[in-house]
Amino acid sequence: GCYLDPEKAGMDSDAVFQGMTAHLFYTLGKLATSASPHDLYMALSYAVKDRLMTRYLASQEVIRKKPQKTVAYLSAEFLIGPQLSNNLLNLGITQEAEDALKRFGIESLSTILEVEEEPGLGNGGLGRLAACYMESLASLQVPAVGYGIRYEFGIFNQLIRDGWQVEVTDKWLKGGWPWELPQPDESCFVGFGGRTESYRDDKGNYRSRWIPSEHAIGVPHDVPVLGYRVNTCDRLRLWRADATESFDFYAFNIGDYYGAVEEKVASETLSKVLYPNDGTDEGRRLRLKQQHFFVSCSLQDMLRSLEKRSIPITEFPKHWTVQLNDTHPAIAVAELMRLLIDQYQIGWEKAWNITTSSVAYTNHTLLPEALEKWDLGLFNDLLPRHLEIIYEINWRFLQQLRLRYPGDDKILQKLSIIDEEGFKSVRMAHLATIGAHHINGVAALHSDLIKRQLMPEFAALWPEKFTNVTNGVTPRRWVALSNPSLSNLLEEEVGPNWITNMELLKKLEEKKDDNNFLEKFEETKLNGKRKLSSFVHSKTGILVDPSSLFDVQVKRIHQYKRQHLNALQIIAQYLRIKNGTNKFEVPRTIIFGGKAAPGYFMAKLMIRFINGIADVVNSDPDMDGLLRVVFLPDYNVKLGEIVYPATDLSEQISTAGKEASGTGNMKFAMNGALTIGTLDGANVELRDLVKKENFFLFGKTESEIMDLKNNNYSPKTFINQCPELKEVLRLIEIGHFSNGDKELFKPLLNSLTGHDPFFVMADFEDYLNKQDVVSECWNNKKAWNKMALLNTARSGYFSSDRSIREYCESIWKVSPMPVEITC
Ligand code: DL6
Repeated sequence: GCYLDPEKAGMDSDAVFQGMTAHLFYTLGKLATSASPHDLYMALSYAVKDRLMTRYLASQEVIRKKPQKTVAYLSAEFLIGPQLSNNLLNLGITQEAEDALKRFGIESLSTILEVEEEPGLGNGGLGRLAACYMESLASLQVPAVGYGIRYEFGIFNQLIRDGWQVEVTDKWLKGGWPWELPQPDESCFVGFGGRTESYRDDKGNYRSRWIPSEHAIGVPHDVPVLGYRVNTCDRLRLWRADATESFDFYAFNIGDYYGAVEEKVASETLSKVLYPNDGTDEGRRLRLKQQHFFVSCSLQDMLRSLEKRSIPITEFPKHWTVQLNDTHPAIAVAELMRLLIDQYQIGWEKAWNITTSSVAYTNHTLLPEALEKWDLGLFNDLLPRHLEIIYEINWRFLQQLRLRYPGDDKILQKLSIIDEEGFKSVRMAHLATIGAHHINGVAALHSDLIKRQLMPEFAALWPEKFTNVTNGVTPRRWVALSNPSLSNLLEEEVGPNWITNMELLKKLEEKKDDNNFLEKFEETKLNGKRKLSSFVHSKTGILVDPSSLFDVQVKRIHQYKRQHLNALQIIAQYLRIKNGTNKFEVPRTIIFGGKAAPGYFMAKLMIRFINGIADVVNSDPDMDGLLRVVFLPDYNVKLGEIVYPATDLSEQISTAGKEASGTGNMKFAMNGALTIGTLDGANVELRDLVKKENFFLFGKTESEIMDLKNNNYSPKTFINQCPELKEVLRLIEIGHFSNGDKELFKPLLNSLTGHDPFFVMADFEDYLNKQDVVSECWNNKKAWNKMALLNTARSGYFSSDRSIREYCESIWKVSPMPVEITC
């Protein structure tokens, strides 16, 4: 049965108003007359959640009545962003909510949206991708559950103090978060540590069992994920860790009050905080515990769903397809084997068959430091039974290899799950690759490099397993929500269906020479730039001119992403203006945003460096009207929604071969920004799609970088060939951007001029020259607008709907299942 109370289900503004009034009074204990914007945000969110519930329960009923394969997307991160605006959009009641708010004296919905805290349950691209994929799954009416961790503290908030990044705890739950449904009755029990022992079962067979020394309880907190204008409402199930025994009476009785709560505190630490690392493997014990915790809860939950419906466990692969978002959940291979063998008494062969038929793995990085390895001692300590299982998986796999490569011990060592060199460790990417039926990279070049460089032997062994699914982003959040001005124009021109069929935007190509249309298109950009300008002013005090070229690099701060290359280019432009040698009078506003991992010194120094340059540039009257540099603090999803629509030039300048895909590049292009970029990640496909004349390409290719590397690359050679670069480096060296302090940026300079691991010097000159081409183009506004329009028109491929369709067809073999609401 479903709930038909108009106050809870009605979609007109009266019903929304009634729903809000009831929630203000009964749920929040507030009178409408004294409600704050936050109270109204909560009341509206609860009213919206009521409307999600009908769809959420109907979606579950459909699966219960007619079993169908469901996608389980396992990810340690889901960077879902603010929920209210997205749910209003997908329900189709944004206007109704605005009207209801007016009756509470709130003139604009944005006043209410601004108070929403966003859950920062991810570091960057990987977590945001998981969120886009959940939204597309629901919009495509595919049954799916996202499984992850309900971190109490998400990614830190970033402050900038004296130019440095300062990290502040992200207390996103402090004001209450209305979007989740705790489901304590569906909690799961997870073990850690202890030992294994062998025993003889009823049939006299020797078996192994695990006697853990600690336990935690996973309490699911479900977040409904509604599709766009459909009834499908999937579920994001985030596990919170609770103690099994919240109070130790023995300890209490012997007078140890603090000891009595110790275990509780230790268990709850499990879901306390997100590891703020992007691309480095820290090998921390708590991190492995977090991974096992959420993976075990999730697999138990899937198996239990079969039991509840009296479906034999051996039919698991018909009902669940389990996608591993990177290696963070790779322990799933061993845990599923353990549950099947130890708990359900299924034999090895059958269990292995079930596991390998249901698990698939997405690789998101080639960076060696980001490939997870766990110290064998630590692993054995925490997960002794899993290690036994991994040994068995490995032994069987190595036997297979021995047959194929007789006498070749090298290949055995190279492919083994256990790394025997130095400190022994468990290679999670190998475990995932051996246990998965498909392994995919996230852009064409990346998938190719996985096969050619990262795992050539695995690819030769199982060519059919290796595939590519280029990333995508949801056009609902990244165009419709964030860029209403462009969305209205798109709707006028191609109709409303572009939101679910981005390929329709191709029709815009017909308008590429229509001056009138190009002006309207430019106006949408100006609207975005005005909004960003006032945001910049309110956050940093810097005044920027919305008519200047907005040149933006927002992403995590990392040497391979090369924000320092951009920074060096700014210094070159500054010098040209000072010396009167600038070729183009193009006013530019260069904007950076992004967080550095707290323990990553060089990345933090890069932030300090950018701020040092910003201080000098922005306070020099010679730069007025020509150059502004902004570092926007605390870049997150909410800020992204302001930045993408306002950008003219998107900086995608990583060292070729290092960025697996990138997804910011896609968001910028959809919103009509031109890209200056290297042939890296999804830039390659972007350039092919928008066509090379609409993309500013520079830099060495991946194979040229490899050649340089293999031939004793010397950054000095490049420095000596480029007088402007020499001058830029000299200015930094003398302390021009550090108030005369010659030491501050030395580590950065030494890295660039010494080893230069990311080939910044090698690409500098080409980059600077391409920036001249950018300026020249900007001076012909009509040509620029045409190029920008073609970027929007041709970027439909990067909708996450396309990516999800590919996963469904080629990896998961699942089909959409529409949900009807019959009552
Ligand atoms: O696939 C999503 C995203 C890619 O767009 C980025 O290029 C890639 O760096 C990121 N990978 C990770 C994995 N950890 N590391 N490094 O975040 O995935």
